[in-house]
Amino acid sequence: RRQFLIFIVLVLFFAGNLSAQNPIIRDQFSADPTARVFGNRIYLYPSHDIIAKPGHGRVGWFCMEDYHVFSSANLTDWHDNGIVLSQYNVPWVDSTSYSMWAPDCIFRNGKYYFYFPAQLKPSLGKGFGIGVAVADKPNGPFVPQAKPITGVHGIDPNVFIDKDGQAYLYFAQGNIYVAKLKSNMLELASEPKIVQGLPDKGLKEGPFLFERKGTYYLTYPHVADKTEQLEYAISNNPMGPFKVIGLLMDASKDCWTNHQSIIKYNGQWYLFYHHNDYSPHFDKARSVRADSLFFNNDGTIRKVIPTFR
Ligand code: FUB
Repeated sequence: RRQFLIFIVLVLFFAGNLSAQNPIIRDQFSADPTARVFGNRIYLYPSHDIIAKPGHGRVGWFCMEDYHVFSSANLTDWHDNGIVLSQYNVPWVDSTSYSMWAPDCIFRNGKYYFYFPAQLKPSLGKGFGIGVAVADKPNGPFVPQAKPITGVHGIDPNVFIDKDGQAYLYFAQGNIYVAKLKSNMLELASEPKIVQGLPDKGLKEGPFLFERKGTYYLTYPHVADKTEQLEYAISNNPMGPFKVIGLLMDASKDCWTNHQSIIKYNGQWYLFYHHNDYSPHFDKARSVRADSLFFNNDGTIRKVIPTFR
């Protein structure tokens, strides 16, 4: 009877703990993962790192020209749906910039809205804009809008739709910004404002907001020292002010960036993030990982210890 109980405990432990399978995308580099649950599958919207060559991106820097979407029903077998959007098909993107950085995707009114940052064509301005591409299915193909969202300059878009139907766009430009979106999901309904309550010092980027039991959790990578650690802050309002609670994941000394999203799937919470598992000497070629995430009874999140293989 004791052995049977131990067996049951072990089965439950391993069923609830995703381990021994990182990185989860193994046939290409992938980074900045936004995971979403649509229907009964997990969809993964990462950046797609490639290696720059002379005349093909900036050597020694991030290089991304398209997006793939992956999906899975078990977090182990990932189906690559192929290229769903490319820089060469977006009218406002500078296709010499290879800057299709961290994306997000959200469902509303029968459509899937894919948000992505990229560098503007020089004729349209400088720096990064954030665009929207729309599809009938979560795996695309996504049709880009002709212009980026007016009034937004930055990277790392994240969209959250609250219970009352109000949608919010979060993005980064040194700090983290928030603005309301109109119900068409394509235009701002308010001016972007810096999110209040986050650390004053150190780069903050990669916002990902989710709600649990009436609390809004804003998660973000933060350069508190040399490389990015994952932190979170909470509020009772999606626009803040927020209160920093603590660490989701320690900084790594090997990979300067990290970037996260959090989902609940079949009753278990998961953290998606990245590391340079397949490129130990060059941290701009990254790989997506996932690990189980647990809440304490008081609503705080237990720090996630990364697993690898
Ligand atoms: O992937 C390019 C940039 O690196 C992202 O936009 C940041 O969040 C960081 O992961």
